[in-house]
Amino acid sequence: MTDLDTLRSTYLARVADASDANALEEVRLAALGKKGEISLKMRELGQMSPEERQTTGAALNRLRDEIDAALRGKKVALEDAALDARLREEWLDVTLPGRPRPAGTIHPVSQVTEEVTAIFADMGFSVAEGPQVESDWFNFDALNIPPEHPARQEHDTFFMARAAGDPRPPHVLRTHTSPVQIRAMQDQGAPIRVIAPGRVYRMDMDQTHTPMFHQVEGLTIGQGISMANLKWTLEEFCRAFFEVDEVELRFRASHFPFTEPSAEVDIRCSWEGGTLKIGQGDSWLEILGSGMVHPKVLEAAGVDPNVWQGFAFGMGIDRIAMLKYGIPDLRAFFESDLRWLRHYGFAAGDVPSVAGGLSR
Ligand code: 2NL
Repeated sequence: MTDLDTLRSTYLARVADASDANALEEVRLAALGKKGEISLKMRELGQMSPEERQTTGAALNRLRDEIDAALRGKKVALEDAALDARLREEWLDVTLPGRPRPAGTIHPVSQVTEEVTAIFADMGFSVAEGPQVESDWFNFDALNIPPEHPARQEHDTFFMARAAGDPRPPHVLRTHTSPVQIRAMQDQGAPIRVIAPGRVYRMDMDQTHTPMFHQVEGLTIGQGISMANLKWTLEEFCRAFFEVDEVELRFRASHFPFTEPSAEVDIRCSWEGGTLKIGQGDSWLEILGSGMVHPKVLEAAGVDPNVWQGFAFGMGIDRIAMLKYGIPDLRAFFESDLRWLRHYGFAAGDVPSVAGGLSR
C-alpha cells in the first residue's frame, strides 16, 4: 500500500499548500477529476482479483473521502481567510463628522409673498399670474391711464425695443401687477376675487427704490361691494400679517386713475425705542393704496359697470417685508450677498400659517 500512502501524502500536502480557490480546484481535478490519479486507480480495480479488488477498493474509497474532506476543509479556510482580509481592508470610521450640506434660505420676499398669499387665500382670494412684459394697452390704457399721463413718461417705464420700422407701440416691463387683474377679469368675468403678487419695474434707483421690486395687488368684484368691504378686508389682512390682536387703519383721500374714490391707507404704529410696534402709538405708517375700481376699468376688462362694482388695492411686498422683519436697507434685497441671505433668510420649514386665525 505504499503506493496509496504516497498518493495520500502528496495530495494532502498539495491541498495544504493551495493558496487560493483556483489552486485548490486544480488539486481537486488532479486527484478526483475524471482523469485524476485516484479515479485512474479506481479504474484499475477491474483487472484485479476479487480479493485484491475488495481491499484496494475499500482503501481507495477511504483515500478519496479523506482527500475530499481535506479539499472541503481547505475551501472553508480559504473563504474565512478572504473574509478576514476584506474586514481588515474595508472599514468605515463611523465617528467621522458628516460632510456638510450647504442649505440655502428662503428670501424674505418669497417668505412674505407666501404669508400674504396664505392670508388672502383664507379670505377666498385665488392667485393670478401674468406676463412681466406687457402691451401698453394692458399696462396703461385698460387702467384708464391716458397717453399724456405722467406715469407713461419715459422716466418711469422701461420700454422694450421694436424692430426698426415697426410702427406698433413698444411693449413695456409692467409697472404694476394691475394688468394681471385685467387679464383675470377678461378670462374669468365677474364675480371674482384674486390677488396678483409679482415683480414690477420702474426706472428709479435711490435709497428707497430699486428698478425691480415686488407688488401685490388685490381685486374683488361683486354686487353690493363697497368701501366697507375694502376696510374690513384690509384690517383683517393687517391683523393677520403683523400678528397683532388689533389694528387701526386711516383712509386718506387720494387719487389713482384706475379707482374712484381712491384712498391711501395708513396703519397706527409707534417707533418707541427705535423699534416698530404696529397697532398702538401716535404715529401713522403708509402701507398701501386702494379704492373702488373705476367704471372705465371694468368696461375695458369686459365687466358691465352697471351690474358689477368692486374694490382694488396695491402694496409693496419689499416694503412690508422690511417693516415686519426689521430689515433696514432695501437695496440689499437684490444684491445676493450670502451673509445677508443667511441673516435675513428663512428656514425651509418656516412655512407661513394664518396664526391666530382670521375672525369670521
Ligand atoms: C399703490 C397703489 C393701487 C390698484 C392699485 C387696481 C387694479 C385694477 C383696477 C383698479 Cl385691475 N385698481 N389696483 C388700485 C389702487 C391702488 O396701488 O400705491 N400701490 C403700491
